[in-house]
Amino acid sequence: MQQRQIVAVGMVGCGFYAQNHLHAWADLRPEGAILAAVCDMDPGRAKAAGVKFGVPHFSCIETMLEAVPLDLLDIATRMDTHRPLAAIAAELGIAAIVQKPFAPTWEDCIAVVEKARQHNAWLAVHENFRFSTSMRAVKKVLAHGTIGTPRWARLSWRTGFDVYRGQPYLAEEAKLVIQDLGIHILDLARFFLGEVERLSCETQKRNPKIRAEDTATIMMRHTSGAVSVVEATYAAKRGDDPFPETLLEIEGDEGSLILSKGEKLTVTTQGLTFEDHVGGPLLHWTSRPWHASQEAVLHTNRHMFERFRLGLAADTSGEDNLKTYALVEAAYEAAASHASVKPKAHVT
Ligand code: NAD
Ligand code: 89V
Repeated sequence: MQQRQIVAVGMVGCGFYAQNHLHAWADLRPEGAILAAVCDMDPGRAKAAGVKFGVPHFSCIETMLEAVPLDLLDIATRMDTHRPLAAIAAELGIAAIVQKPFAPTWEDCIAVVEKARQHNAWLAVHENFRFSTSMRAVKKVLAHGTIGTPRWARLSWRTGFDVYRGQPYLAEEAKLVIQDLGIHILDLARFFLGEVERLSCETQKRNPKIRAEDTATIMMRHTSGAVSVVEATYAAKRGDDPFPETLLEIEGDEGSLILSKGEKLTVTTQGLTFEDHVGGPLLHWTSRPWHASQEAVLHTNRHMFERFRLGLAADTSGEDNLKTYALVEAAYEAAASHASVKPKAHVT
C-alpha cells in the first residue's frame, strides 16, 4: 500500500484541553500532519481556534466533513459525545482519535470499537500519560532489564491543585477520580507491569462541594505475578504539590527505580544508584505546571499520526484501551462490592 505523505486532520471540540491538541498538530505540520479544519458546537470557540490556527472553522461536524476532505478526526469533546461522533467518522471510513475517557460505559466503548471494525476504520484513544517524556524514560529502563523483572510498584497521583477551575464539569460528574484521572494511572500500570488478574479498591469523597469520589486507592495483582498500588486524589493538602506529575516506585529482582517530583529518576541496580532528570523541555506554547501534560500531547499526536500513516494500529488503539477501561469498571465494582474483582475482557 502506498504510504501517505500528508494527513489532513480535523479537530472536533476546541475547548480547554483541545488547545494543546491544536498546538501539537501545528508543530507536526513539517512532518506532514496538516490541521485542515476545526469545529466546535460553540461557534465562538470554533472561530477562535480557526482564526488562531489559520483554518476553516465550523459549528458542526457534518458541515465540516462536507466542506473539507479529511483523513483523520481528532475528537477532544467530553466523553458523552465520543460514541456518536466516532460513529459519524466510522460510517464515512474516516480514522478517529477519541480523548479519554473513551465513553461513559463499557457497553458504549464496545459499540465504538465494533462500529469502527464494521467499517474497517482506524480508531485510537488519546491516552497521553504513557507518551510523556518521563514515562518513556522509565519504560526504557524497564525494557533494558536494568532492575530485572518488575515485582512490585506504587503509582501515585496526589494533588490539591484546583482542577475544577479549568474543568468545572468535574465537580458534577457521577464518577470522578477513577474515570477521569485513575484511568491514566491504570494505563501506566498496564504499560509497565502488564495485564491485570484481579484488583480491589477503596474510594472516598473528601471534598463536600463535589458530587463523586475524589480519592481512590487500588491494589492490583498482575498476570505476571507482580503487585501494584494505584493511588489518585484531587483532595490532598500537601506542601510541594507535584501536580500534574505521576510519582512512581518500581521494584524488580535486580534493583528499583523511583520517579520523584521534578521528574527526577533514581535507579538502583547492582548496589549502585544513578540519578537523572528525565522531564521534557518547555515548548513555545507550553507553560508550568501543565507543561509535562502538554508536551505529552505532542508525542501522542505524533505517535497517532505516524501509526495511521503507516497503516498500523496505535499502541492505545480502541481495542487496547478497552483493557484499561475494564480496570476502571472493575475498580468501581470492587469499591461498591468491597471484594476483589477480575476485569472484563472484550471477546470478539
Ligand atoms: P471542554 O468542555 O472544555 O471542551 C469540550 C468542547 O467540546 C466544548 O467547547 C464543547 O462546545 C465542544 N463540543 C461538545 N460537543 C460537541 C459536538 N458534538 N461537536 C463539536 N464540539 C462539541 O472539555 P475539556 O476539559 O477540554 O475535555 C475534553 C476531553 O479531554 C474530556 O474527555 C477530558 O476528559 C479530556 N481531557 C484529557 C486530558 C489529558 O489527556 N491529560 C486533560 C484534560 C481533559
Ligand atoms: O488529565 C486529565 O485527564 C484531567 C486532569 C484533571 C488531570 O486535568 O482531567
